[in-house]
Amino acid sequence: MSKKIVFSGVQPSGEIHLGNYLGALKQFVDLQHKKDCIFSIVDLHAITIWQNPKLLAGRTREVLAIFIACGLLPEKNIIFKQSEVSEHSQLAWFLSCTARVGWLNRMTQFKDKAGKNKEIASVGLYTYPVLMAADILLYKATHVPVGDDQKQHLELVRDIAQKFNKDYNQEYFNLPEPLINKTATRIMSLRDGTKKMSKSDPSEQSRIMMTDSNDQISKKIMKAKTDSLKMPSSIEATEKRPEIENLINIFVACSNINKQKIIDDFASKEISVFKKELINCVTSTIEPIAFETEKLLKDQKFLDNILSENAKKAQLLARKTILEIKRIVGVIS
Ligand code: AQP
Repeated sequence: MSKKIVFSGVQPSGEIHLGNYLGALKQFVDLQHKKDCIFSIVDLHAITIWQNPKLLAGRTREVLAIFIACGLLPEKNIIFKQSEVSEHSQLAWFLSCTARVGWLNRMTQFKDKAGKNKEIASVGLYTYPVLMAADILLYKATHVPVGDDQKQHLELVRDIAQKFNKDYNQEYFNLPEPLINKTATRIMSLRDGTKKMSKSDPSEQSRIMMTDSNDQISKKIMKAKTDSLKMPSSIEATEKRPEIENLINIFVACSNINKQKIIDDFASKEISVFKKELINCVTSTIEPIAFETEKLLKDQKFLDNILSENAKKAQLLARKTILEIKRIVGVIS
């Protein structure tokens, strides 16, 4: 049986939020003990939407600090910065020649992020899923832990891998499987239960940051949008109330308590009673991570050293794939 390799990336496009943690990072921490893991801070993805150059480097280090503070071990996994391994961009070009325009046209994340002004969105935002395919296929990853929002992109990665194999008449790429965290597939905005919690939402009140203080978390949860009814008594009733369902999902994911039990415990109580318990649950999840992150961020040299050492390890694997791809495609290397 082939080796199980996990790859996943996080963009330094803003401060890491609770959705990123529950949908992705928490799973990374479990996976590191079960499989060979490669985690990338995908700065080339982040710049598909303009990033302030004065903030990008700091945000990149912050993602690394949060990774470590959450429990990812830099000596056990390959944790590196995407732009430091130029083979990602190189493979993205080869795969751009395999991917079809019609496939990219169907990507809903591009439609969401470009909004009504598709014509002025960057070409990078449009071809983002091809770079994502390169990230994953460069390391022949077998499993990709992602939130529900990235499921469509991963299907595209599989389509690209399959077409490449067919075009060059060999089973070169395996087809990576998504690993979707069932309890936190999609954490939603605190201001709108139908929109996902996102780094790029203009409202800071919409998301809980992994570096927020207990006081900030408490204020955000108390102000989180809800209706004025009492807490629901069944899963069916919960599903009709997106904002309440989101808060219950956050409780489930942070506490690891079963959803039915949480619904039973708070059935017909005031929402404010539930919110107070939710605050305790979220602050006890975030406080130790925020504390450790702050400590790590004081040692920039330590963080930069991890990034450069790990980039070397990633590049050894990446170079091998690029040489193989060049040979398959017929490009002299
Ligand atoms: N709201 C979410 N709920 C669950 N999982 C989520 N993820 C992101 N938002 C949620 C998962 O976090 C990982 C890293 O995401 P990313 O850095 O690639 O960013 P993104 O998916 O584009 O979403 P963000 O964090 O809101 O950033 P912006 O605003 O820049 O787009 C992924 O595994 C993702 O599924």
